[in-house]
Amino acid sequence: MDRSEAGSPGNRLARESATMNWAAALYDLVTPLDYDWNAQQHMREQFLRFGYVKLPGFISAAALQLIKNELDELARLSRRRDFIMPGYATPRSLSVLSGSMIKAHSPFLYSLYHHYALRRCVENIVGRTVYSCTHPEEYMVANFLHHQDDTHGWHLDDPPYALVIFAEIPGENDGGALEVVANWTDLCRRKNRKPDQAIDDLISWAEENGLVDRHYHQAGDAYLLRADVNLHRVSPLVHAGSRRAVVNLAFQCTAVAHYGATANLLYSAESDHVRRP
Ligand SMILES: O=C(O)CCC(=O)C(=O)O
Ligand SMILES: [Fe+2]
Repeated sequence: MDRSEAGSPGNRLARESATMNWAAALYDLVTPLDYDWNAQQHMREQFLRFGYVKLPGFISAAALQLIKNELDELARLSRRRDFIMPGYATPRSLSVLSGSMIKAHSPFLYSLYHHYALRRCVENIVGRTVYSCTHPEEYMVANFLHHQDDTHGWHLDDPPYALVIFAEIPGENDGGALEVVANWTDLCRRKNRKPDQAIDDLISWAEENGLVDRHYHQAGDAYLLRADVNLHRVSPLVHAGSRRAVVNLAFQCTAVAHYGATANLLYSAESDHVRRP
C-alpha cells in the first residue's frame, strides 16, 4: 500500500472500525468474568487442590470469533517446531507464535494480556496478587497443532500460572486433550528424581497408577493451571485435518522471576532451523 492510499479516508475509517471492533470485543470478553462468590470459592478450592480449574465458556461467541480470526491470520507467522526438548526428552511437534511476535502483530491479543478485568479474574481464583510474566517471549504465546501426531510434550512451565484460552479444539476422541500429573514436583521429591530430567519411566508409572488426569475442552473454554509444579502435555492429534489453537497467558507470583532455557528453545527465532520438511 502506498502512502496516499494508506492515508485515504476510506482506509482510515476501515482501520479505525477494525480497531473499534476489537476494543468492543475486548470489553465484551472481559466484562462477564466476575464469577459469583460461591462459584469463585469453589474454583479457588479446585485450583488449590488439583492445580487445575476449568473455566467453561470463558469467552463470548463474538469474542471467540474474533480470537479465532486473529489466530487464523497470525498462524501464517507461526514457526514450526519438531524436536525433542532436552532434559525432559519429550517431543515438541507444533507451530508456535512467541510473545514478541504477538506484541508486534496483534494489538488485540497484547491488550487482552494486560487487561485489568482478566487479571482480576485470575487473582480471584488463585487467591493472591499476580504479576506480568517478565519473559518477552513466554508472557503470552499461541500454540497451533495442525498435523496428525502434533503434540506439546510433557513439561513444566517456568511461570507458575497459565491461563489457556481455546480458539479451536478437535473432537473428544481426536487427541489434543490436556493431560496433567498433579503435584509432579512432590512426586519427584518423594522418588528422589529430578522433575525435568529423563522422566519417561516415571510418567509410565504415573499412568499405571491412575495419576494422569485428562481434561477435555471446547472452543471458548479456558483453564487455569498451576503450571510450574503440575506436569502437563497436550496429547497427540489422532487424525490428519484436526486442528487445535490456543493462547496461553502466563503470570508470575512475584515481581521478579528467573527463567530457564526451555521457553527460548521453543519460542525464540534462533530455533527456526528446526523445521518439518
Ligand atoms: O495448549 C495447552 O493446553 C497447553 C499449553 C502449554 O502447556 C504451554 O504453552 O506451556
Ligand atoms: Fe505448559
